[in-house]
This record gives sequence, structure tokens and C-alpha cells, in this order.
Amino acid sequence: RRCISSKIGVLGVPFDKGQTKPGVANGPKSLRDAGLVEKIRNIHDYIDVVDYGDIAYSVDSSISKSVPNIRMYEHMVACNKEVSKRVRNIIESGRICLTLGGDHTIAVGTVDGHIQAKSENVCLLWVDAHADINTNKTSNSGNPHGMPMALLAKELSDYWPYLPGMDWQKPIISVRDVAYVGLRSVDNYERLIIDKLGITAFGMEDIEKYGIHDVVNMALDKIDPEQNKSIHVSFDIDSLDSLEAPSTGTSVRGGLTLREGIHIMENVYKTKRLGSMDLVEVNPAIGTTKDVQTTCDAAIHVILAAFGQTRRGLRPFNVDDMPLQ
Ligand code: NNH
Ligand code: MN
Ligand code: MN
Repeated sequence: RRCISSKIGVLGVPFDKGQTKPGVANGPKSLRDAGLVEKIRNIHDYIDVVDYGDIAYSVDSSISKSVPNIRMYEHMVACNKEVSKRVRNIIESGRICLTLGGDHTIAVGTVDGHIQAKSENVCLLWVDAHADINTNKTSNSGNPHGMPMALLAKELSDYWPYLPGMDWQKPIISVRDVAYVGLRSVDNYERLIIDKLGITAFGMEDIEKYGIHDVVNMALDKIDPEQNKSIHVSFDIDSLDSLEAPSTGTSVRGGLTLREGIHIMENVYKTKRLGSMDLVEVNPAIGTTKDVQTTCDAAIHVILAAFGQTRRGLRPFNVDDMPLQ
């Protein structure tokens, strides 16, 4: 058996300003405290994990409130600029980047950094109950965590006003290279955008109809037909059902089972083309201690599957026989 060495870089982004519930900034801490990094290291002997800690950023307050209906705009701008730079560096150093949120706003930076590092040859799998494709004009909440896909999509660039401080960020991905899995709470204008732009979108009803295995394969076939792209998975923990991941800000019932979440990431691992993964919206301030444990444990299972943990078990490294008596 040949073993390919896997190098991973972990980056924490304790950002909570893309929505209004306190606590999601402690997502990275709660995942690390639950043993995430050690558990990744223990998947197999040839894994190499570096934890780069949490990012810090400083804000230009002169641009606050310069764009209507985007809460904490100046924070969104500054955080994502730093995230993009850090993710780019981690990927350029030859590692798969695992970014821990924080709320989903940070995916603007992670996808941007990934695309910079891989000179555009990136496809995006967005696993979420929500589509996160509101502009400031279509959003009912003004929450930036409902907007990252709209900032990233080339096809939506004309629907944004001038965004001060975001000059570093080009609408950088075509929606042809994007697929959703797990949708079940989509705003009216988001539905219009998805239909109008023809975005590949698998809702929960598609998972019921085709099963998770076929859905992931159909999604990957659509966005990476030649099987040559670097895959970015942006995994919002609220894609999982409320019973599986209760500690998150906007939980929606009727979601993915943990088994389905694991299955998605096992399939992505098998491609050997995972370039970057976000795990966002774990909020340890929501629910009981047990709820938080359940949620972190679910998130960790999903992450481990992305890096080669298998439910069949892995044979010991470089060993072909059992120890003699
Ligand atoms: N669509 C809503 C909004 O734009 C909710 C978004 N909430 C999320 N997205 N948690 O993943 O505000
Ligand atoms: Mn989201
Ligand atoms: Mn969501």
C-alpha cells in the first residue's frame, strides 16, 4: 500500500460580527478544546498538521456604515482581507487549509485566498441549510453571514454598489463552479438568484430522492467535470439537523444526519483534490453543555472524514502482519 503524505494547516477565525448572536467567536476554541488537532494527527502516522492559531485584524472605522444594510461592514472587510492572505499563504506552503469559524462571513476570505493560491482552478461545494447569496439589497437581515456567496460570485458583481476597502477582493468564482448541498431555508430573492443564474443546488428533497452518495457525486461532476480542480468545501454546521448540531445560531430542522455529513466528506477525500475546507457557525454559547459537546463532536467527525478517517478502520502504517506472540 502506498501512502501519500498529507499536510494540513489549521487556522482559527474567531469572527462573530456577521450575525448578532454572541458566542460563535468561540467556535475555534471549542473545537480545539474538544481535541480537534490531536484527532486529526491521530488519523494516520503520515499526517502532518500545523495549527497556525487564530487570526487578528485591525479595523478602519472610517468606512463604517458606508454601505447600506451590511451590519459591521468595516469588520467584514478587515477580517476577510486578513483571512484571504493567511489562507493563501497556508495553501502556497503546500498544505490543505482547514479554517475554523466564526460565522460564515469568513468564507469570502477563505475562498478568495484559495483561488489566489491555485490561480483560479477551484470549485466550491457549499454545504449549508442556507444559500448565503443575499446582496445588501436583497437581505432581510443585513447580516453579512448571509452574503458571502453573493460577494464571491462573478455573475453578481453588477448587483453590488461600490464596496470601500474591498478592492483586494474581486468577485472571483463563476457560479458554474459552485454547488449547494443541504438547502432548506432559502430566502425569496435567493431562490430567484439561484434559478436565474442556474446554480447547481441540491436541497434536502434531492437527498431524499437520490441519496447522499449520488448527490455528492452529481455535485462534484457538475463543478469539476474534468476532475482537475482544487476543491473548496465550505461546511456550515447548520447543514446538519438540529438534533445533530444544536449549538449553532440559525438551526433548521429536517437537515443532514451526521452520517450524511461524514459521507459528503469521505467522498471529497476520495477525490484527493480537497484544497481548503471551512467549518463554520459552531456556537458554544447556544444550548446545554451536552448540546455543545454533540455539536463539536459532529463537526470533528465531519472534519476527520475530510482528512481520511474511514469508518472501515485503517490498517497500521507500514505493517503487513500481526505481532507474533
Ligand atoms: N438567509 C438569512 C440571511 O441572509 C439567514 C442566513 N443565515 C445563515 N446562513 N446561517 O448560513 O440573513
Ligand atoms: Mn452559511
Ligand atoms: Mn447556514
